[in-house]
Amino acid sequence: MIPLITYLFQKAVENPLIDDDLVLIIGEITSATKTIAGKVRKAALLDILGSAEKVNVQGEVVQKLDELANSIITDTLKCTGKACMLASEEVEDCLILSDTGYSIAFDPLDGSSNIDVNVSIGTIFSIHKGDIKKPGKEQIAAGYVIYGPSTMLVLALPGFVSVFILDPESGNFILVEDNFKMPEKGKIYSINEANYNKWVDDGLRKFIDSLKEEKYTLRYVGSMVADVHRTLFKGGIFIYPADVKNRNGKLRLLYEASPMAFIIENAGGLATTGEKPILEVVPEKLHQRVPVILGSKYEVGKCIEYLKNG
Ligand code: AHM
Ligand code: MG
Repeated sequence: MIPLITYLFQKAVENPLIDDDLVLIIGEITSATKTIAGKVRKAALLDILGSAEKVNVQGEVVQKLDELANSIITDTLKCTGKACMLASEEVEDCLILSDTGYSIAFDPLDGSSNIDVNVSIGTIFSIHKGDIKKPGKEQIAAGYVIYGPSTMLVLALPGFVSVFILDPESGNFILVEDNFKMPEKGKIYSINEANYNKWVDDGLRKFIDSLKEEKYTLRYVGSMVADVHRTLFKGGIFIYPADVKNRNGKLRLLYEASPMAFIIENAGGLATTGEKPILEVVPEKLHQRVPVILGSKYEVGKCIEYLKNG
């Protein structure tokens, strides 16, 4: 039974990138997610379901729980004294706290449309040293917490991915998988297929048609955390492509695409925009969007071939 913080200090012995400040930041983010998990579980009783009757910088309806999760994480990270910049899906501008330290980009509660119907949602985070607007390959750590039947943390540090389950009795995230590797091939694809006629790439339509011929099955929750989590454990492919309405897809680079790409690639999978690896994309804007294609090497490789051939 190895708790998260003990595990991080063990890893720090052989990895100089894992310094005390980073352990503190990861410890505090994950501790904020325990508070969020408690609120998510009791949301209907606390009267915190439903919309906050505002739209965020992305033009999306903000849920009460989005706002609450955002302030829980922001307040927790401010208190560490080690965070220099915070960027949240729910806030238009980057919050500058100091000149040096770690910058953290986060989606406090991803999958908002699923909150009211008790379907898995999650928190995603990405950690850089210094400036926040750096390509994903320079992340020091990235992770997500999924609020499902159990609360799980999937954490990637350069070179490895580890998985933890929140033990409700001790309140600790306990290690369940060290150096996790995802399947090289799967049987599931995950995409909002209702947009089939709106996708900009014919190659993508042909790729999805080919998966059907090969008897793949479709699973789509509509919570990125849940769809990526299943893809990571079962293999296959998750796609949020460009469409005629959203020319860069829907998902945001800094706190959705980039951390998930870092996790998937450190677990042995691939993540691409269709044109280049997601981890190579240099951010231009805080809330910029990118097409996302990620998952097992086999399916992502095939998808790239189809996109090239149109
Ligand atoms: P959110 O961050 O506002 O919750 O939006 C992102 C979510 C992702 O979790 C999910 O992959 C996607 O939106 C689903 O979009 P769609 O309903 O268009 O399929
Ligand atoms: Mg989101």
